[in-house]
Order: sequence, then C-alpha cells, then structure tokens
Amino acid sequence: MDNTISRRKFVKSVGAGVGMLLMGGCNNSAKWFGANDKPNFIIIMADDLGYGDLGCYGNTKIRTPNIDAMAAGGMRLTDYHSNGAVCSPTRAALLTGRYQQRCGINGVVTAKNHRETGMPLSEVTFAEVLKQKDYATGLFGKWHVGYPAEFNPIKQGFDEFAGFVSGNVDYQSHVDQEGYADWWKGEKLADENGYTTDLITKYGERFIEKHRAEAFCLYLAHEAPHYPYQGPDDSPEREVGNAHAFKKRTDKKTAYKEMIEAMDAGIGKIVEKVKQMGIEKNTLIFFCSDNGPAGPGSSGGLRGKKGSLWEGGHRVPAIAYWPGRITAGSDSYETIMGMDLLPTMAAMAGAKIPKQAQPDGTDVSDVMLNNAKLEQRTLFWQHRDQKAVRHGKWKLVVQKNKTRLFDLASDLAEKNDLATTEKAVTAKMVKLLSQWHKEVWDGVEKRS
Ligand SMILES: [Ca+2]
Repeated sequence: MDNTISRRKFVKSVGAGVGMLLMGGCNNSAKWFGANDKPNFIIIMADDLGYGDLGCYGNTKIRTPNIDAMAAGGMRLTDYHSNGAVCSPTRAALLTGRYQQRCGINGVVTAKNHRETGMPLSEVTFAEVLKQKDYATGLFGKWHVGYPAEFNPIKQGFDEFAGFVSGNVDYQSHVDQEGYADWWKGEKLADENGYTTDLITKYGERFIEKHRAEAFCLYLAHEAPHYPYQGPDDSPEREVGNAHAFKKRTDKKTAYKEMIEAMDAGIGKIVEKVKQMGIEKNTLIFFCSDNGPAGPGSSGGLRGKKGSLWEGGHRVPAIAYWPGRITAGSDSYETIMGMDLLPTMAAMAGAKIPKQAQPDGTDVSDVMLNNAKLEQRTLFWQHRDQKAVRHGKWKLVVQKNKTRLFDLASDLAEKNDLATTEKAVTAKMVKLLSQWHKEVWDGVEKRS
C-alpha cells in the first residue's frame, strides 16, 4: 500500500502509547478554564477519511499542508476512534455524547429506506448543551441523522444550518443518491451554486466573522472525501430524478486526492479566518473523520476499512489545535472516542450537562490541554453483526460468531489472534461486551 505508516512507526509511536496507557499515571494539574471563560469550538469532521490519508498521518501522495500545520501547531491523537464504522451512527454519538445504539441510530439512515425517520428530539446534542451558556451554534455540511424537517438540525440546538441531510450529494448539483434535491437552509430546500466543500467553507468563514465577538460553536461536517468522486472542476453526475445521469470519473484515486486537497484548502481558510478575527487564543479547532476509508482511501496499514470493526474501520485521524493552550507538535496516545467531545466541550465551556443527556463519553479536556492520561475504561463498538470491545491494549473482536483477541500494543494490524492463549482476558471481555450490548439495547426497548 502506498500510504502505509510503517510498522516500525506504529510500534514507536502508537504502540508505545498503548504501553504508556497501561503504566497509568495521571496529570492532575488544574484546568485553566473557569466558569466565566467560554472558548469557541470549531469541530471539523471529514467523511470516510482513513488513518493513512493525511500527510501528518504518513501519507506521501495527498497534499494536506493546512491540516498538517494544525497537527504541527497542536496535538495529534493517534488512538482516536469514531463511534461508528459508518456515517450516521458516528454522527449520532458525536452529537449526543452517547453510544448511538441508545439514540436509535445504529445503522446508516439511508436515502432509499429511511426517509421518514430520524434521531429523536429528546436526545440532547452538544449544541443544546452549549446553548445554555448562550453559545451561537451553526452546522454547515452533512447532517445524516434524519430527513424530515422535524428532525432538522435547527430542532436540535443549531441556530443556523446549511447543507444536506442525506449521506452524500453530488458535489456540484447537490442531488442525493436517490435523485432528490438535497441542499437546505434551515428547514427549507434552497439549492445554490458551488462545490459542496467550498460552500461548507464559505458558510464557516461567514459564521466565524458574524459571531467573532461572542462565544460560538461551529460544526463543519464535510462531505469529502465520501463518494461521488468529484473534484472541484468536475461537472455534475446527478440531476433531480436521475441519480445516475452522467458519466463518472474512472480515475477515482486522482479524484480522491483532489477532494481531500480541496477540503484541506478550505480548512486553511477557516484557520486563517480565526486568526484574522484575533480569536485564535480562545478557539479550539478539532478535526476528525467519521469512520475509516472507502475504496480509494488508505487505512495506513491498519486492518479493514469503512464498515468493519477492525481498527481500519474506526481508528481515524484526529487533531486538536489551540495555540497557546495545546502543546504544539504534541501527540496523545490516549484512547478517545467521538462521544467524548460533548462532555469535553461542556467542561471547557462550564456548561452543565442536563440530566436526561446521560452521556457515555468522558471529558478529555485534560488530555488535550495538559497531555494527561485518562483513567482506564472499557469502550465498545457494534456494527451489524460485528462487535468489538477495547480495554487498555486489549481488543476483542466478535465477527460471524468467531471471537478474536488482539494485543494492540504489539499488534496494531490485528494479525495475531490470542483468544486461545489469553483465555482469562478473552472471557472477561466477552462478558463485558455482552453486558454492554444488553444494557444499550434494553434501554432502547424500554423507551420504545
Ligand atoms: Ca462516513
């Protein structure tokens, strides 16, 4: 594979990190923020971007100077995971801080079969948590946790929304993969001209400018580099009523590179806008992906891709950038998940998490701000008939009734199954997984 981060580098950086986690230790230095400080948050999420798709994660073909600059000026998280192995589940967990199974978004909300459903409004999003502290909130780009207007982002704490509600749109015509027009302003369909990536950037820049003098939370949910594989200069592939209208590009790898580079250029503009407004010392910019790569992407040597519960399906790039607050050029090897962002932002903003929110995630602000270690915890994934559980260096994967155990500290590529040699660890993790699965699904059944 072109873009593989070498095994040596895994062992040196990521593997060593898992080892450090096991040794424990905790940085207890006081948090800098107090009840009256309200930092701005910019959450930028790429779509289907793999662990090996960025320069700062070992890619040598795709040019990502702006994201790389964020890593150089901030913190690279080497053991960050999306909650889901596909789009909608990760988004539900990111928004609510909870395992997506609890939110009823356990699979993709498809353009074909799920046009009437959505994430219940009773779920509390990070936008709603931050509204309590008078944050201005905006979401530009992909929603993908409900089609009907009743499930629109503006019903879930976002003051402003422009973007699409399906899993993907044509980057030029903004038609979804079933042939429906899918570009909204708030609750209304309102198409406009432009390459999706550039529109998301434009709205982001405007939002920052407009709200520069107050606390804000901006969620930029990029479509790139999800298919359809279209660069900024390509013509539309879909039209309303015909999702397969025109010829598609055959050089998908080249298109993929163009798409990531266009997103990177847009992220450069966002960082620049924050600097221009003079608010960079009070703004956390967090970048991540929503799941592992699809066809043309690189998992960076990890096993599996999007849709799988091997590491390649959910270990994704993540960068926390905040000049003066987060140590430039640092790495954290702590195991972090998308659902940790809600409690983290709430803590940084001094916002109370409402009782009914009941997040599963943890406040990881100490990791970002002080490079602290986290208390050991057990984390879970479930996608279709696959399940996985992580505790420290151990990862158990259950797939097609086969149970496998891996020591990620020495085997990040998940090649060496230790289930038969480490029977006690395996039995313990099987039990934890079964308890978790019962608990999240029982909760859903009781509610419905
Ligand atoms: Ca995705």
